[in-house]
Amino acid sequence: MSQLSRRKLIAGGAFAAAGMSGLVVAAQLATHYGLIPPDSGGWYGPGTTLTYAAQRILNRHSLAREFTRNQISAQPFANLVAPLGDAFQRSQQNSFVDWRLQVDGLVARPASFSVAELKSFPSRSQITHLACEEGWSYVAEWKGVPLSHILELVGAMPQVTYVVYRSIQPDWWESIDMADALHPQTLVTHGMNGADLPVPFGGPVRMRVPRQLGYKSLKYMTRLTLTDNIKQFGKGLGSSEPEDGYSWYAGI
Ligand SMILES: Nc1nc2c(c(=O)[nH]1)N[C@H]1C(S)=C(S)[C@@H](COP(=O)(O)O)O[C@H]1N2
Ligand SMILES: [Mo]
Repeated sequence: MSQLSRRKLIAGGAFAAAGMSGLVVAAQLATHYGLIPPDSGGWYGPGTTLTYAAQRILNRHSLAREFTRNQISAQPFANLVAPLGDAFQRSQQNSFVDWRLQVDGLVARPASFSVAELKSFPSRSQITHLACEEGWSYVAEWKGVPLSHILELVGAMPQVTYVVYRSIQPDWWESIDMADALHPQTLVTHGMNGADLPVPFGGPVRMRVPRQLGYKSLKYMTRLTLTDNIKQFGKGLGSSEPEDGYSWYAGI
């Protein structure tokens, strides 16, 4: 996949000139290079496959835009939908000292990290935009551990193709491919605007994936699972969002 060059993509274009439609060629290239998103079946399948494959071929390493301090939103919008439940509340009363981020699946050293441990790891801060698919957005400074660092700590196996991440809210779960999992801006986030990550914004720990829409930035995160078989999770569509009609890949 890494050897795929713009030249080869243009060679694909030659097929199109030979009479096949662009979509068919794109689908063939995507299959050949393993660029099929988990929710590629169904009505939106060809469109989402084309978007995803094109992004990964041409833009794999691009950075999300970072802003300056004076562009941070004065009133960020927390989107709290469902109650957080008793287990969450007990942990909150206990200042989250018992909160754990469990890391399992295809790893050499399964682990479980406390918030204090996560805070002791190398961190990165970045001021980025969080955009909800429903139209609102805000800019904030997020601080966290690059997910790539955690994958290194636990010894991610070479065959891993997706990182599945889960929340204390069972209806919310997500996954990303290795391009996003290893991307320097993908953070296991524990801080926001200079303080601990507030509960309405996903504290104590959330994922931030600034190259994708807000729903990929899962809040109240409890578990990371590294896998080479995304189909075995949930309904096999890569996250809870496609079950509600949104696409698994939400690149912006
Ligand atoms: N656990 C959990 N994660 C979640 C959500 C949620 O309701 N629960 N909402 C998602 C959606 S749709 C968006 S747009 C963002 C909202 O992030 P915010 O509350 O910081 O604005 O979180 C995402 N992660
Ligand atoms: Mo959203």
